[in-house]
Amino acid sequence: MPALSLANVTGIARSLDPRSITPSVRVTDTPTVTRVAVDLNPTRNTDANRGGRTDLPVRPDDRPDRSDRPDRSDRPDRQEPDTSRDLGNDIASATDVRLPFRTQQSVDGRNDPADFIAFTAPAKGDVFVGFSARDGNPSLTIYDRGGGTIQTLVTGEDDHQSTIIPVAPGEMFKVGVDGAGSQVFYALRTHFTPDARDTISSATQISGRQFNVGATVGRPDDPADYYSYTPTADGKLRLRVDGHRSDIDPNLVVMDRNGTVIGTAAADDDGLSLGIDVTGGQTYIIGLTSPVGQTVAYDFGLSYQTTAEAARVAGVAGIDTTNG
Ligand SMILES: [Ca+2]
Ligand SMILES: [Ca+2]
Ligand SMILES: [Ca+2]
Repeated sequence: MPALSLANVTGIARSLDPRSITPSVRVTDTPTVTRVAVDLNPTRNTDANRGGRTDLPVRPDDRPDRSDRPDRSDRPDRQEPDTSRDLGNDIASATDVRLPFRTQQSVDGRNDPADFIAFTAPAKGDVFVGFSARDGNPSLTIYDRGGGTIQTLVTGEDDHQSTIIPVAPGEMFKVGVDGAGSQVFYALRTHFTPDARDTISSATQISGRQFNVGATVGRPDDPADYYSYTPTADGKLRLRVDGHRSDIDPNLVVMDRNGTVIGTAAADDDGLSLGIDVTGGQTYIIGLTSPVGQTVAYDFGLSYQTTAEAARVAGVAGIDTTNG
């Protein structure tokens, strides 16, 4: 095995992400172990055209927030517009971007009447688009490849809007922001989420103490979204499902890996929640389907707490947590 040197670690980092301009690499030698930390994208979010990779596992900071809980960091700052270069002024000159992509920009109604981006869906799944503005009533329109309008979002002052649109592999979209003739500062955030698998046996594995996703279900090619979760110890799963900016919630069912139903929550107009006592090491399947026979957008959140943690929080176990 060749010796681990800074030079070949940098080479490894470049080969992992050839689009990365200059990966930052730290090599720390200790008597027993060599630690290597590679930041594949040390300057992400500072360039209009480099939003990060789309083919890595979803990182926590790439996951969609609950649509009805606006992300303050998205809000445009009147003092600091245009953190990146201008985006194309019309649909024909849309700036190509990769997802995830986020930017803060302005349009002025004169030399910079509008901003357009174009992106291609990497796989079957959903694209989240979040939009907020500080001035006027700018609109954001999502167009299909042929220039047809898919959806338009209009913000009032200091208002946050978002949508989730289902996408097919290789499908191209354009998004345009128009200030309606006024100077407008706005923030735009968009990212891609792969579709959760359509069958119980192929369910998309999720893990961790918290999981949140915004997605759609119900298209003919997307009859269900199945997630699988295997808790590490006995505990409680709490599930929350809500229509994304909609009164229509998907149906929620929890099963064991053989498909035996453990719990359900029927469609409601106020969001669904379900608490399930779980056994460590057992796999649980969480299924979401459309209640209306057509596409619905939803926000799904899961949290997991072990029985031991719950007891500690409740003070039942009498364990003093104040010192650590
Ligand atoms: Ca522009
Ligand atoms: Ca889906
Ligand atoms: Ca699916």
